[in-house]
Amino acid sequence: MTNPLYETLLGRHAESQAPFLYPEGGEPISYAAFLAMASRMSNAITSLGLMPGDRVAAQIDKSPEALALYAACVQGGFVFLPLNTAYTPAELGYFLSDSGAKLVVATDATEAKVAPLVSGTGAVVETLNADVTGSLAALAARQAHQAPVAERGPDDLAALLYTSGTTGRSKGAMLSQNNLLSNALTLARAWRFTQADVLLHALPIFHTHGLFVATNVILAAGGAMILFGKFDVDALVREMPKASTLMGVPTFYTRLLDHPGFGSGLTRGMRLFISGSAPLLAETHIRFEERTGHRILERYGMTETNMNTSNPYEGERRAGTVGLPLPGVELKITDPATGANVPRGGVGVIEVRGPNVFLGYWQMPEKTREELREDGFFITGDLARMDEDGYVTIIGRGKDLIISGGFNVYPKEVESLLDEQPGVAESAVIGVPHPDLGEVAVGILARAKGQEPDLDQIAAAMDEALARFKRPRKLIIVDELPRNTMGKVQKNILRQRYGGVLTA
Ligand code: MLC
Ligand code: AMP
Repeated sequence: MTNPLYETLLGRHAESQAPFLYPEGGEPISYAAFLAMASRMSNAITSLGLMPGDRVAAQIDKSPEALALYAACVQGGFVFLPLNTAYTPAELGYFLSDSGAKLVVATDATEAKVAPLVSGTGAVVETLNADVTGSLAALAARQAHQAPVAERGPDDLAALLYTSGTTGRSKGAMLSQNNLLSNALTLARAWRFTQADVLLHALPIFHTHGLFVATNVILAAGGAMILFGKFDVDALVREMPKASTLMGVPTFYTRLLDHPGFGSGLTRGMRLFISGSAPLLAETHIRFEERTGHRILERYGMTETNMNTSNPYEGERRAGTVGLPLPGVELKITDPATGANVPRGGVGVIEVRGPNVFLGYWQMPEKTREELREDGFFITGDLARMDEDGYVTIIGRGKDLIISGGFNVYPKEVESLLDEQPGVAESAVIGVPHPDLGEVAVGILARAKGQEPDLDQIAAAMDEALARFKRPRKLIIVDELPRNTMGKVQKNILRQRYGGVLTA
């Protein structure tokens, strides 16, 4: 095959009149129509001078055209680089320069702020709005609806997704054609997806979950998706009778349970509810089953590895666990200090190897070597144990990471900004429990001697620099931060002390 990802997930549907997308409030879009959109978009990108292997960065709202841009990149061999729409220009600049993106797709509303970030680099900025307007939409409309399929091998780069790091700069995870394709085929099979499936798609499409797990699995099965612009629990409840499956972060499930109209009447036609990206409380799993009779299927993955484990479709879906390693994925639990295997039932760090595991970090060979062993095992930084019968339970994170509503917040990034603020000697950012989002960030600021930090001014500085989901929901001023004898800030003490500040 010249381009296995394109041919297996997309090209084979080119003549199909079966529905692929039901956009919220719009007309259904068939596979054939979607693939024609993708071809026009691919021709448009080529007409801008891009070659296979060039990066296409996109910070755009969710829409059928936004998905077609992803498909166009697969077809034309361009490397797709989706960016969270919440990122501020201050955050964006780094991704655009580090990746060397040749084309940056923004919206008409954001173009004026995005264009200066790449001025002088030779990158082209085009726009694509959710209502099919914008310069790229106009250019695509003038193109032929068939396009060449670029020759790409299984190990060629298909996508670059940035993940923040516990220290230093964000890292671009390089995902190959085969990383994406192998995982899509494995998941479609494991979760029994078929042409008859209609997925409720309410996730963002700039992360692994909404882009690869949801979209690629539906493409692999030839099913359809009801495409919501964003998560809205009322819309989800309204459309549920037309659907068969849902993929969501745990917040989707707690919000559904809080909805007065949600119950077994609504879920009668559904065959599967899948959760991931953040821990699903066993209590949510149990309440969901009591209300609907459905046992949520929890799975575990990450940007660098796609999906690693899943509870079984048939067999026991065990609440509080992320299930068993997926077919083709080797998983071991090791001692973080020595890398030696931990005996069954013991706690250690999860390491995974398989066709799902990424190629490494973009232009960061040292970071790659630190996390991706020479024998192919990737050190995830998640702490877990594996039971005698193979079920994996995640019990914490070795990495200093907060997961808020399924979005990752790296304390270090927020702390660096807080530390620079007038009146602040130093800061610590911790995750505290939150009933809706699982956990959220809270900042503890140690005041500089004889000074008082101005919280309004600090909030304004955060607004300028950080995506909203990263901003601490509360800032607390203290005289000093607790430290151990080695001088390290004791976040566990802060978590105990301030863990109830948002729920009390
Ligand atoms: C929104 N806000 C958040 C937030 N989402 N704050 C913290 N954490 C979040 N996740 C902020 C908004 O900016 C707003 O701030 C305020 O909270 C209220 O917003 P909202 O309207 O209630 O939020 P909503 O749009 O409903 O978003 C909540 C959500 C969304 C849970 C639907 O965050 C979401 O779609 N999450 C999914 C993330 C995801 O796809 N993760 C997958 C990563 S891939 P203000 O200040 O304006 O009031 C991965 C690998 C794997 O992890 O295994 O899948
Ligand atoms: P990301 O880097 O955004 O892809 O986030 C990946 C991280 O999300 C993993 O390393 C885990 O810490 C976490 N994660 C994903 N799925 C689950 C899950 N089902 N339970 C607990 N944590 C999860």
